[in-house]
Amino acid sequence: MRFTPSPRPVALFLGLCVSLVAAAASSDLTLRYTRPAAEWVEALPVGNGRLGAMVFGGIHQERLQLNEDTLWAGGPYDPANPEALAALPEIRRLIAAGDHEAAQKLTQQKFMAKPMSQMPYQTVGDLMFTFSGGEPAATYHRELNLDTAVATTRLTIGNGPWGTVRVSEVFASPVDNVIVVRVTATAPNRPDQGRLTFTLGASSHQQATSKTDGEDTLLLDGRNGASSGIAGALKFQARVKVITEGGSLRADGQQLHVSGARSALVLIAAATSFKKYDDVSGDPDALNRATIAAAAGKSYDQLLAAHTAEHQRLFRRVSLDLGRTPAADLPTDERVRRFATGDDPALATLFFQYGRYLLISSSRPGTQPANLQGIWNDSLTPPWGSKYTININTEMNYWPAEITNLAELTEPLFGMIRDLSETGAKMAKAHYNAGGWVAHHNTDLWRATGPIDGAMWGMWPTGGAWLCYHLWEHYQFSGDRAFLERAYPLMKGSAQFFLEALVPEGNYLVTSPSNSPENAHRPGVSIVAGPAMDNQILRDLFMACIKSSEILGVDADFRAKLIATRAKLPPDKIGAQGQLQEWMQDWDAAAPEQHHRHTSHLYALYPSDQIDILKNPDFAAAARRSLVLRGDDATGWAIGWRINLWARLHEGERAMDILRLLLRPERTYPNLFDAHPPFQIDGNFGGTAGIAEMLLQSHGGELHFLPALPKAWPTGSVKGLRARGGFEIKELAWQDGKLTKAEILSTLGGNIRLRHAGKVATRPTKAGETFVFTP
Ligand code: FUC
Repeated sequence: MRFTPSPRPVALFLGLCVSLVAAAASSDLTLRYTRPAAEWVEALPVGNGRLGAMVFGGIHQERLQLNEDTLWAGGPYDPANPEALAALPEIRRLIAAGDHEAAQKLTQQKFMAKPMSQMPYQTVGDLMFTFSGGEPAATYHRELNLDTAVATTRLTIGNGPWGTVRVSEVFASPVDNVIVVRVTATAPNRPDQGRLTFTLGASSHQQATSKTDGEDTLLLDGRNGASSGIAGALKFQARVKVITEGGSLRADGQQLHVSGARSALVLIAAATSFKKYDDVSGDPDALNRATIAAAAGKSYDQLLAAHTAEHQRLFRRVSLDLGRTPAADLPTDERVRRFATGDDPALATLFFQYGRYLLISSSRPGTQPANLQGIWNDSLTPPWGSKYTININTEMNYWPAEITNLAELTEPLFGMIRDLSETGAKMAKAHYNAGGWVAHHNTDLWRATGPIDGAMWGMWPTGGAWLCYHLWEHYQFSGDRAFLERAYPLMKGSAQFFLEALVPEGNYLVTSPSNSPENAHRPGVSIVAGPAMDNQILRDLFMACIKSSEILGVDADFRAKLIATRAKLPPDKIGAQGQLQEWMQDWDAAAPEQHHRHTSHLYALYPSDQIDILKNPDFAAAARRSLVLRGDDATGWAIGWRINLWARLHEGERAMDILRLLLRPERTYPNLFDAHPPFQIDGNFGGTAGIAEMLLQSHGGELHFLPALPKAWPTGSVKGLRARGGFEIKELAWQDGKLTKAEILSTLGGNIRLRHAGKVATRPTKAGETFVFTP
């Protein structure tokens, strides 16, 4: 093994090669289709974190289904149940006495939030372009370029040399805060013919009216609806302005009519009156007017250039090459059909980069975090409310953020944790008479924190604590002390709740009531005390607080309490089947759903590093046994989790087999959205994180290169991944399954252990130093 400082001329030369390769690879970062979308899951998503559109690429009618990330049902509400606190001692007594059925029944009757459901995320509505003429398209191509973040439809109406070529380009600009559509028509051989004629109208299933405003603007004004008895409290508006080149433009009160234009630029703004979970005093009309006025002052080229530059600032930080075969030239839906049995490593690359694209498009500083569907939802009653399910799904959304170099996109998640620390403090008082804050297994725009849906699923007090792990991870990757100062009070508040709410069980302190997310230990009963996952999450939370308080030099007494309490959390246990026990008692073999989708007790293996195959091989073997017993196939997100788990066990072939389960039509729609089914975006993010985890791991104080590289990717490279301890992997390259080079930037300095293929070396680094590791 050799270490060398990075030689500059070589770096420059390599940099040049990299840009050339990047340009060549750009077309491989494209989803391509030969037909318009017939279903919503064939349409292509664009988004700027706040505004989203699904682009169908229709021939005679082009539909843009629109979203705005603060348009949810209901209004500010407090879900506390006034009967809950009085019932808590009896619920706990029943659990301690082993009568879990009765405990669950009482929880259901007295302890659940009011209402029992949270508010769903909503669609804004549709914008419909209806083009004149009814001829079929002679040529058709539709694509989403992940590198430019532009969805393009290119088609020809009319045959041969006399045809008119119509091109629509759609993007959602994070710079100008609008969705931009440009449609152009050209007839290369008959300049007089290449003209656009279409009507533009808006519709919505919301309580909304659509009308024109002046000759060039279309408005959709509405109010959100009630849900579960919580009245709607939001106004919303979409404002659409059309700017034509040539031809005419007029309004008829309902629709806009473009006639004989060479091109049309359509600017779409949307907003609601939401300002904060307890403040709905915003003025969407004023916001949209200002947004449209500013955007209309710019040319299409200016809007596009600013959009693309901002997107690429984030997107281009990571490039991945897993090899390329002719399959990469096929339409994307065809590639998904063939992936499991064919040889198409570039589809794994596309899926990986699509996950990064989706995070960039659904979660940016100042927006809401990515929900179960990111920001893309066409329904008023989406599956699971398209909310934030925080017993796995929201966390999974952010698994790729740090390692794939999109760390600032966690800001909305951290903003949500801050909100939950406020609403969750009320919940902690109301339901547990405890300090600190608590959030159960779901939350929504209004930051509701109570147990919902039913005791079987919702009685889980550890959701907020799991979210806090992301705060600590952000610090692990960045070493950003100013961030830690802001994050520490949030983690401390979560820990404070558990210091007060844990109950004794034998020599231990445990959560009660709780569950091992959504898994029953006997038919229909999930309620328990101290499931393994809770103990693992709390070990991490307490350790994060202990270390933070040391780093920040604060709270010595609190730290001492945490150290003492942490020592009383039940340790993980290995059960009779050689498995890692999901519960304190060895109930696993008798649990009704042996192939349950959740692998909650394996949290310790991933995302946590409490079980590390190199440090605790016995527990890793037990986790492996649990994973085998669970089986490989599951819902989309659950497959995503399994990829990460097998990667942590350093089993690349198994991880690859499971990626094949994810990248098949049953779990990946034609537009590469993950199928739970139905669509749920967590599987995209879990899959992206899993591919990264196969190539690079950085827990336990070392950088581990290619820990789970499968045979299917013998030669390749990845650039730009980040690692804990402040490292950026400038380049990792391998050939025939062997690492050929790793170039690493140390941003913080310090010693680092490097591992590849069983060999380890330690190296001191200086902050800002780039070095090359050659095995
Ligand atoms: C959890 C999972 C389900 C689904 C839902 C949104 O409850 O158990 O599979 O993903 O979240």
